[in-house]
Amino acid sequence: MPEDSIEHIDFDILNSKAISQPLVTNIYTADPSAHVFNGKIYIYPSHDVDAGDAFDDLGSHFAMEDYHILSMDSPTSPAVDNGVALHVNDVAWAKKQMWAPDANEKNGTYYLFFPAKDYEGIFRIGVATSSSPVGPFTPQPQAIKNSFSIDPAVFKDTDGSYYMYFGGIWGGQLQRWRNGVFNAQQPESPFAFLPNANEPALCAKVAKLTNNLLEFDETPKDVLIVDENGKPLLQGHTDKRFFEASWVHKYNGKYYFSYSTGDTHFLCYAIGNNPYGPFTYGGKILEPVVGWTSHHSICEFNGKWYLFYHDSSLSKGVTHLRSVKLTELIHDKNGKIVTIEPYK
Ligand code: FUB
Repeated sequence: MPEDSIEHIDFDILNSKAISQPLVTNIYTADPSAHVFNGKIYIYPSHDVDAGDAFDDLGSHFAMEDYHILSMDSPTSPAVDNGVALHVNDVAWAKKQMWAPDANEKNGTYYLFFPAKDYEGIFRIGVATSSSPVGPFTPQPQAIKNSFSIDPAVFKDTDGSYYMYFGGIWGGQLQRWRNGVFNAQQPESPFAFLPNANEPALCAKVAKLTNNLLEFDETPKDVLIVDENGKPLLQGHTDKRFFEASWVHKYNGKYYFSYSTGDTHFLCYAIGNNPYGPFTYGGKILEPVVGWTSHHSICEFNGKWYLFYHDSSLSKGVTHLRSVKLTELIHDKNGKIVTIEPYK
């Protein structure tokens, strides 16, 4: 739900209509990446704070400094805040803006993947490791070689391969990497280097990870989303095209690539036959929530599927003070995801 309509909202009424409530209220949390490890749910969110930075289209107001991991015994049990798992001051290459993270596990080691701006103001993606799913995490001294942009999501395929999906336009800087090098034009504009409305939309990126999950094993490739006729979505398809917040889950042998449309505030999905796509646009997962951003993950627990998402209802609409929520997600008999209305 866009900023300019917030002043008309009665939050008491809205919260009474919300299909779910914040999982924690002691801190603001956003961008939930949920996984089941050893039979428990672990949520890797951003930790929203108000650092006093003004709202702009680069997302300067998202000035997060650390990560807290949430854990739950089941989707209906209380969520536990496990405290600081990693702070920007402990990451040698990172200066600021610890945005949406993800995590995964391999051979008993937990890997936290996170974006942050380096000392040149360029978003990179780093990795930190721990023997516990809730940290504390020890960061690698450098960001992943040749990494860029934001919103890493690491999918483990059934054959044991791990793939990182990432990228985000506007403040996420994806459009500044169109020719493989960073275009450092100053002052930074979220709109420079975007394709025209009638050109193919910018794509998220995917790269297989090395066996130790610390590097890309290949040059990142485009995650192409096509329409039902096999034609790439265009940049002008703003209610469908990729903006940020990649996620992948596998259902009945198909790969579901899901993402946010950013400035039109939807979560959408597209279906493919392999981790690289192409993915055919499938529809909307979630209608707009209160707050500018929408970001999510999809995770199976005991045979049911859940959507983890966020909204700004607890902060009464403050864009950068969000709260993580969850609700059940249904795949219908044809494999389509039933669109969720966040407020009844
Ligand atoms: O939380 C900061 C940014 O807002 C994330 O990286 C985006 O996906 C959006 O949710």
